[in-house]
Amino acid sequence: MATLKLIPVFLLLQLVISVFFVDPITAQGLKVGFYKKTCPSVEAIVKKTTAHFISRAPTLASPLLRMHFHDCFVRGCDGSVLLNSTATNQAEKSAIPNQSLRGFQVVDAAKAAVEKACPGVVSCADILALVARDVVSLIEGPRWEVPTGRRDGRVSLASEALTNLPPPFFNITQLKASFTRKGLSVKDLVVLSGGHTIGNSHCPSFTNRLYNFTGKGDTDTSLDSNYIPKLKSKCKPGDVTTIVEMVPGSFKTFDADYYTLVAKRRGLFQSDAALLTDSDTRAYVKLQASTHGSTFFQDFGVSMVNMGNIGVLTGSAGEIRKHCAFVN
Ligand code: HEM
Ligand SMILES: *[C@@H]1O[C@H](CO)[C@@H](O)[C@H](O)[C@H]1NC(C)=O
Ligand SMILES: *[C@@H]1O[C@H](CO)[C@@H](O)[C@H](O)[C@H]1NC(C)=O
Ligand SMILES: *[C@@H]1O[C@H](CO)[C@@H](O)[C@H](O)[C@H]1NC(C)=O
Ligand SMILES: CC(=O)N[C@H]1CO[C@H](CO)[C@@H](O)[C@@H]1O
Repeated sequence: MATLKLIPVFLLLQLVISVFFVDPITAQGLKVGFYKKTCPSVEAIVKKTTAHFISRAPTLASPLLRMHFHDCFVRGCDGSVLLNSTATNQAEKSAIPNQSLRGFQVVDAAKAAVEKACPGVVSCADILALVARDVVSLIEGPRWEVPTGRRDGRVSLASEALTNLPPPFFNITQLKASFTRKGLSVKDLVVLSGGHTIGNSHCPSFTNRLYNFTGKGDTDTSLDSNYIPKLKSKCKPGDVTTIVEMVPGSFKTFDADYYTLVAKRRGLFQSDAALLTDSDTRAYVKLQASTHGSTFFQDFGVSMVNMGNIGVLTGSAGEIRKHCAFVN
């Protein structure tokens, strides 16, 4: 009884607190320049470390961008994707969609450099968000301000990666549902899919479209029939190791070529082709394809910030990990 009576008082107090203490420049508790006083050099350190790696290995840019996406879609952007499995726990890293993630050494190196300057202050989740921004801008893509203040989670489960990450076989209805579940819009879906303008895919992510699509030895009719022999020559049935550039010849530069390719019905995944099956996403693909990405760079920064807000831990939730692969 006593606790029941306390509830309205508690709610009122919360309301008063939120009315008077909401900071106008915070989005869901994150804000640009969160570490201004506690670690003023963090963004410069992360950028320098990232640039050091990318100048030697530009192909690391794409898996690092993807890593932030995988972090955010599973338990929110809490660095859970960075945790290693233990004797008793299969972490997200060991789930099938994560098997092709690379570049953990870049995040670990950035974290080590940041720890030297300001020990115990900056989360691994924030470092990953900054690295993802920096890799894109380092390969001629847009640069956006990254709100920070995320804290690190303590849980990472392989099973959750499987249920939260959209597979390449999803149709438009399933993709929209997956993004809506994370609080993202249809525009975010079509804009963030543009991340596929860089990087590679393993054959099994799309070979169903080339061989036996519906169990009748057929191909996916939504894929340009002139493109099929090219893809077949790269991926024989059953090949699980070969990698193929998602946008041929463009892995080193972040640009709007993805949309040109998708508009020509040459998007690699069913999920890429699916963007042509909804009038809003199709209109966006066609616009960017015909204008060499008139608004894509601007849109990408906005949608990356939206994605970076998913399920973040702030305040005293979670922890600031000492090493990104291990909970404290
Ligand atoms: C819309 C739903 C999405 C699906 C179904 C999807 C699916 C995939 C798949 C299957 C691969 C290839 C994995 C492999 O076989 O090695 C891949 C690669 C990639 N994805 Fe996505 N993805 C989606 C959204 C995103 C988003 C939101 C981003 C980031 C903004 C992103 C960035 C990337 C990048 C950069 C790569 C290349 C990775 C590399 O080169 O190693 N994807 N994606
Ligand atoms: C985490 O596990 C990977 C293998 O999955 C290993 O290569 C790496 O060294 C481990 N990280 C650390 C910091 O021990
Ligand atoms: C998408 O896939 C789901 C599940 O297989 C199916 O129920 C739905 O009809 C499909 N929608 C479209 C637009 O193809
Ligand atoms: C194609 O798929 C069907 C149904 O799953 C299967 O019976 C058939 O053996 C497959 N054909 C080939 C060539 O793999
Ligand atoms: C990066 C990473 O941890 N990859 C792992 C993905 O899962 C396979 C199989 O479980 C592991 O062998 C990889 O090390």
